[in-house]
Order: sequence, then structure tokens, then C-alpha cells
Amino acid sequence: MDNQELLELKKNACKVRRYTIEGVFNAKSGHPGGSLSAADIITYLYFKEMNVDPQNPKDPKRDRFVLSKGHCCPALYGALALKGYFPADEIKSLRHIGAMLQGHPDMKHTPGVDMSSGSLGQGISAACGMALAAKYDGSDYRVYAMLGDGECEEGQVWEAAMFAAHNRLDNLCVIVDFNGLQIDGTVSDVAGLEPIDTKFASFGFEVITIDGHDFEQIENALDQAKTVKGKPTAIIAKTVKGKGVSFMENQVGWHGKAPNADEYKIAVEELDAQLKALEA
Ligand SMILES: Cc1ncc(C[n+]2csc(CCOP(=O)(O)OP(=O)(O)O)c2C)c(N)n1
Ligand SMILES: [Mg+2]
Repeated sequence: MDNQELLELKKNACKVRRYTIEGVFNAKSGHPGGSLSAADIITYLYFKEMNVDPQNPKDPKRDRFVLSKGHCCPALYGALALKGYFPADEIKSLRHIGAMLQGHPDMKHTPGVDMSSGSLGQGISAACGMALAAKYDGSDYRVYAMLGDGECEEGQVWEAAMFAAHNRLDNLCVIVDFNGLQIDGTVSDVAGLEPIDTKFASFGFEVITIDGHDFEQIENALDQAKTVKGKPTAIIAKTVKGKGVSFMENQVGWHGKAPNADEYKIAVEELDAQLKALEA
């Protein structure tokens, strides 16, 4: 990618983070940490990688994205709003009763959401079904599923992984947001996953490990995944939970908590400063 494209991605990721904070603050609840760690990858998917059209969100030929770690929907909603699927004003009513944007993605009510998710482990299974359907239909769309590292402690993830390799789903790309933290501690303390790369490889995946905040590495990994034939790809993206908001970075306490008014002010100032620096 050229410098201009890189700059645009960085700016968009910053805006996605800003929407995340705005949504969670106004909801007085939600999941900022894992949304912020996923923001760069989700931004890349919607702004560079996927063949999608906000004017035609149900196009059967579109690429699909399943946010298997559905609690991180504030980042997904931010990217969808920025892409033009719905007005950004919706973000302010995140998690409000009757609002379009609920605390977990709802494919029936939110344009651009390809799969409802939130019960960890189920999203990747649905993604496998979508990828298999593409094979049956002779369609060449690709399916991207983003998982949390804590989510990978769910047995269902590995059943799905086995299924994906068995069915040679080379149109499936799993991205693990490996931020090292889950709901109440480090992943290694709760039920260690390492070595996760050889685990996915032994389940029959092509495995690529990257820095999930480096757009060049994200691009190279997703490009490489498209060349892999006969097996699915897992991208292990090393990330920082809370990335972009200094006091949230690497803090397990920001998994599922809204900032108070003072914290919100600091977070917004930091993100606005980042955006301003990129626009300078
Ligand atoms: C089946 C199921 N069990 C428990 C939960 C509650 N829960 C929500 S988020 C979470 C931790 C997820 O950690 P991780 O996948 O690492 O997410 P991230 O760090 O990206 O926020 C848990 C246990 C759930 N949503 N689904
Ligand atoms: Mg995690």
C-alpha cells in the first residue's frame, strides 16, 4: 500500500476507536478493551480487504465478516458507520432499549452485520457454515471470522477448526485477536493457549503470526491467506487490549466497563490528538 492509503487506514482506525469510546460511554456499559485491540484489523477488513458495498449489504456475492467475539461490536459498529451502512448518530444510543445497536451484533436489525454473535465459540462455527455454503454454491466470496484469545478456550472453537480443515475451507480466514487478556485475567492464567500457532497448524490450518496493529503486516497476512489452497488460514494477531487509550492499555479491568465522565474526557482527548497528528 502507498503512504496515502496507510494514512487513511490509520485515520479510520482512530475514528473507529473514537466511536467505540463514545458508544460505550453513552451506554454506561460495554466492552472497550477488546474493541480497541481489534480496531485496526476491523478497519483494514472494511476499508481495504473485503468486497462489500454498504448500498447493497445483502449482496450474495459479498465477502462475509463474523465477529465471533461479539462483545467487541462497538468497533464493528464504528467501522460500519464510517463505511456508510447507517448514520453515525446511532452510536450514541448503543445498548439503549429499542435502539438498533445492541450490546452484541444482531444480523436482523443492523445493516452490514453478517452474523449475530456473542456466545463465544458460535461465530466461528457459523463462519464455517458460510464458507462451506460458498463451496456448494460455487461462489468465490471469502469469510473472515475474528475470535478472541479467551474465546479460543471454548471447546466449540476447536470443533469448528477441525470441521474447517476437514472440509478444506480455503475461503475461510480466522483471525485471533491475541491480546493476552480475557474477562477476569490473563489468558495464560485462566487456561493457557500457547503454543496457539502449532495448535491451529495441527488442526490443519495455514498459520501466520503478525502484529495486529501494523497495517503492512495485516495486509501481507490477508494477501498470503488468499493464496493458500485446500486449507483454511489462521492469522494470530498479537495486539494490545485497550490500544489507543493510555489508561486502558493492557488493563484487564477495561474488558467490560464504561469510562466515567472524567475518563471519557481523557480518552477522547487522546484519540482526538492522535487523529489531529495524522491529519497534520
Ligand atoms: C459462551 C460464553 N461464555 C462466556 C461469555 C462471557 N464472556 C464475554 S467476553 C469473555 C472473555 C472473552 O475474552 P477474549 O475472547 O479474549 O475477548 P477480548 O479480550 O478480545 O475482549 C467472556 C468469558 C460469553 N460471552 N460466551
Ligand atoms: Mg483477549
